[in-house]
Amino acid sequence: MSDLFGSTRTVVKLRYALFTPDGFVPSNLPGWKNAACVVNISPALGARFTQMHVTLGKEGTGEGNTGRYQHFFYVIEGAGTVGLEDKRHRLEPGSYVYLPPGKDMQIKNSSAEMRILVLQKPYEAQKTTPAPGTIVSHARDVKGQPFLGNEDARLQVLLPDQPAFDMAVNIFTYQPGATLPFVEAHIMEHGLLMLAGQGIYRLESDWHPVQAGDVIWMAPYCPQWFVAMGKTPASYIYYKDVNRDPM
Ligand code: UGY
Ligand code: MN
Repeated sequence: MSDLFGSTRTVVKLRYALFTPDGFVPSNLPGWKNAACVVNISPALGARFTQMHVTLGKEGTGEGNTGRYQHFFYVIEGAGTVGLEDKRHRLEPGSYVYLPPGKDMQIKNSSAEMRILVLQKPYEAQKTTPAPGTIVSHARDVKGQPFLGNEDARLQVLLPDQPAFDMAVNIFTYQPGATLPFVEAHIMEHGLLMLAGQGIYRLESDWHPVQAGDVIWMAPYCPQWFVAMGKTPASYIYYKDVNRDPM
């Protein structure tokens, strides 16, 4: 199949955006070495968080301090390690790391190429609840629960659903033909990466075919719905702001 020049599925609107890998343009960012950092979603787009797709080349590294932000890393492909204050942890596809504000970290690639999803958000502290601690885990250790009773649409909640956390990161896996049960329209914002399969995403009043590798930003209140299509399950990992007063 050949794509006609000058065409793309990428679309940027006021309340949502779909980014397809053919349009990704890397930046060199402070702290990252031998790394291509594609900033897919950021405040420049109107979002209140940042979502990046980082590809580390041979012996590529990323290091720094989270400062007033919290960081979330999810390994899409390849292998390496993350050095934290306690020790170095091995990373493989499906590994994820949550870091609260003020933490030092160093990620090192030990494979030919390592691809990581990176989410960054300012942490909204609460007087009564201490900030969360660091989490290093793997998606296979988080059981998928049927979404609103549907066995064919399963949700893995990667971070504890507790008031200390002001962000959620979930993996949604749909069997072919399974759907979001209704068109959602909510105050929470989403950053989404398609991990596998394909389907149709409804965003506002538009319908977009999507597949593994695509990225979507949904602003607060953007009407949204999904149906998985094709012969294999579709899954996506997504960010959501949670547990804070809107005022
Ligand atoms: O958590 C959510 O809001 C989720 N159901 N949204 C989505 O998958 N677009
Ligand atoms: Mn939603």
